Amino acid sequence: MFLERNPRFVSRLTRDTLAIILAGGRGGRLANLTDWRTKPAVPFGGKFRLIDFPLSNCINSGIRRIEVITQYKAHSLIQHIQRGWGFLRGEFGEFIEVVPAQQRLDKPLWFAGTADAVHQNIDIIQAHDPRYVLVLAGDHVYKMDYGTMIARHVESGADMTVGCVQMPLERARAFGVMSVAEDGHVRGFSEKPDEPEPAPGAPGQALVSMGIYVFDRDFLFEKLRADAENIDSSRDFGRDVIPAAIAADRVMAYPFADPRTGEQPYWRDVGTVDAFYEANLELIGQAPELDIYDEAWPIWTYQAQLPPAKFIHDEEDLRGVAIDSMVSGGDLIEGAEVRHSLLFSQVHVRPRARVSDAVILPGVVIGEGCRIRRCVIDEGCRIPPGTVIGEDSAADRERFLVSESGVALVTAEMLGQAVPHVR
Ligand code: ADQ
Ligand code: ADP
Repeated sequence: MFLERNPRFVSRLTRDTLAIILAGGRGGRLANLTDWRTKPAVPFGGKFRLIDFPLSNCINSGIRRIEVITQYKAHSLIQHIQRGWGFLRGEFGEFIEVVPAQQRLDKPLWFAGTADAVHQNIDIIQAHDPRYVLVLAGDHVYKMDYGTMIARHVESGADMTVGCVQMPLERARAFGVMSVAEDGHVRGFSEKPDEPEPAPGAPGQALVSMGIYVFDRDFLFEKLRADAENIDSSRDFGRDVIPAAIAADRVMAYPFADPRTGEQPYWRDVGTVDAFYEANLELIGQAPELDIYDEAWPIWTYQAQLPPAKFIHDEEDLRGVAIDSMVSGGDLIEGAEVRHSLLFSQVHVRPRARVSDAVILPGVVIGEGCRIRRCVIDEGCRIPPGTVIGEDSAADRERFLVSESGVALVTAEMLGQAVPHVR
């Protein structure tokens, strides 16, 4: 507890750490939002993509050696990283490398599970010779100092440390659920159980894995090799590697907490259309739990240089307004009213349109006189004049995808339009 607050101790550890961001997953529960892009490339918060959160956390934590492992539809992800994340200095040993799925081992297979994705790149890890390996998911929204977690890992003498958060039991089924002894030892781990075990002293809550792990390098190699020899393994950290390790090794839990208040900070897996919609709209509130204006922990990203957002009267002198909303560069609101919505960049709202409670991704055009509410509109859609979305759920269901809680997801393909070139 003492050493993790010592900046020199922590910075020595972060410099000796290689981060591996697993960014290959499809994220099928995001439905058509991941038809053409991997989940870590999904836009978030008006100007970011999900991958910007773990990448920014690494940079802000002093981890400057980062491998991003890709697999599923990685084009827009690779482009985003190349354009926006090239500022590290190779000559100082800093880098962000994007590793394509490339059958590096002697077998003609793509990656099976997350452990296999790391195993296939073991030679790259070896070449960088880090003492610690931090494995991260590419698709969670949170601000976290990984240095504290690595320091706790080292101080506790663990072989592996698993980041965890508390989560209501009914939602815990989608995660790896852990049971932990008082000293922090992980005693049990079950991946996506039907009946999650409640956390001691927290009724209604389970302790779930954030899918982020710190390993001692040699321990990681040993476990990956053993897992690869097990023909019954699905080659996944959550399903195979962790359950095998807790029996024999020292696996510790690291509860994600604010060092000052002890409270659990914001952490989201925006894994479904509903979660994506809510997490984006929450940012509009007066004091959202996730502060993207925090200068002490900036979220870096790439965005094209765009002109400022503009609000103008139309020809009939109707005002263009946005109330309780966030708008972005290149937006144009022309004689239209936007309420309680989040507009990404280059969105054009045409005269007499009304938009409310909506998340509008980049490059969308909303035609004249449209009434649009409670929906997510994917990149580049051109909504024809007079379209109504979010008023009649039966009608919405015929054309769009409507989520469990009634949010319509609209994509270019559903409108019969070409998918924009880069997603
Ligand atoms: P899941 O959320 O189901 O569970 P998973 O599909 O294993 O996560 O993906 C984890 C990360 O790895 C994601 O960022 C994904 O994009 C990426 N990924 C998946 N397959 C990949 C591959 N073959 N190559 C490269 N990247 C890949 C995990 C844990 C749970 C934990 C949750 C927390 O298994 O125990 O609770 O994360 O969200
Ligand atoms: P299929 O022949 O698989 O039914 P398509 O003709 O639509 O489908 O696409 C062929 C391949 O090209 C698919 O594997 C798909 O991944 C890719 N593809 C098509 N359109 C796009 C696009 N707009 N963006 C990215 N990949 C695309």
